[in-house]
Amino acid sequence: MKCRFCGKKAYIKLHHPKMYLCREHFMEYFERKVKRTIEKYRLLGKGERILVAVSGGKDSAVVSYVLKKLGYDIECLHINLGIGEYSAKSEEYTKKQSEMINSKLHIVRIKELLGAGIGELKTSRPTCSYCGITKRYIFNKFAHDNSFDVIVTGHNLDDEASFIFSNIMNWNTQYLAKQGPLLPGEGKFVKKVKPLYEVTEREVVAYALAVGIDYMLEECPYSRGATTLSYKEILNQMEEKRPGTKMNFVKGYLRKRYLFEQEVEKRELKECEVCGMPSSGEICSFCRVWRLKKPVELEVKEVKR
Ligand code: Q46
Ligand code: ZN
Ligand code: ZN
Repeated sequence: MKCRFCGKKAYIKLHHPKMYLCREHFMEYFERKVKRTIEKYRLLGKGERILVAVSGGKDSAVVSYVLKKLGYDIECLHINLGIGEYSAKSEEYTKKQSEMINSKLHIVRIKELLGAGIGELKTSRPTCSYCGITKRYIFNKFAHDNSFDVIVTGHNLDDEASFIFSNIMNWNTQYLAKQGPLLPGEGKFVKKVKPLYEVTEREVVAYALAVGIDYMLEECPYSRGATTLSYKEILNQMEEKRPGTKMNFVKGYLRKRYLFEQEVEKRELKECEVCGMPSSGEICSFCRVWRLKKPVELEVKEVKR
């Protein structure tokens, strides 16, 4: 099959819209789609300081690569979770990826910062639960303490569609009120955006291969990927029968999101007694989980030359 635009040998067959594209035209198509998402949802403002959350995986590697290519000045943050070989490897990948695009990489190592890695802490909470709390807190506090205006994550269309799908299946209406390509900042919460919101996982993989990005394939040993994967599989089967299903589902959700807003309990946020960050209780869940007596220090002290 041949590229729809130049007649060269096709690199990929896209299903929605249906077309064959060569490598160059696919790259152009992908980058334009990301650019349009940024413009349509007004994800990134002029002069904003951008922090990209990077894991070593394909999505965060691709989003940082494309942002750089579109001319954005970005810095990256990787959290080394202290999960043995898996975390050591993830860190190596993020280093290679930031070298490739020549962007500044910050690394926060949980073990050095908090004295234990994820999986080593004695707590009644499931590992992924306190890991999530830890990652969300550190990305936000790092961005806040170092005056970033926005945190970019690599979530793609498949992630969003399966997240919405699973939360509908379980009627977690609280979670359904506040999803989308842009989560506005408020007080000490830094704005979060998802420039890959309208590209599929398959397109992200194809783009990473097309530009030669090396990324981590291994899953975290604690991953309970099975449930998310089965939602993704169901959506993929539906997509195969009716191309565009995922996009329609997510866009429909964005139109109807307001229906879930009344489900959100409006709770006044206080300041955590330990770290001063927003919290619903006296002490925030991060400081509680890690039993902190003083706030973690995440401000980057630049070495003066
Ligand atoms: S939450 Fe759980 Fe992930 Fe943390 S412990 Fe691993 S699988 S990394 S997305
Ligand atoms: Zn072409
Ligand atoms: Zn706290």
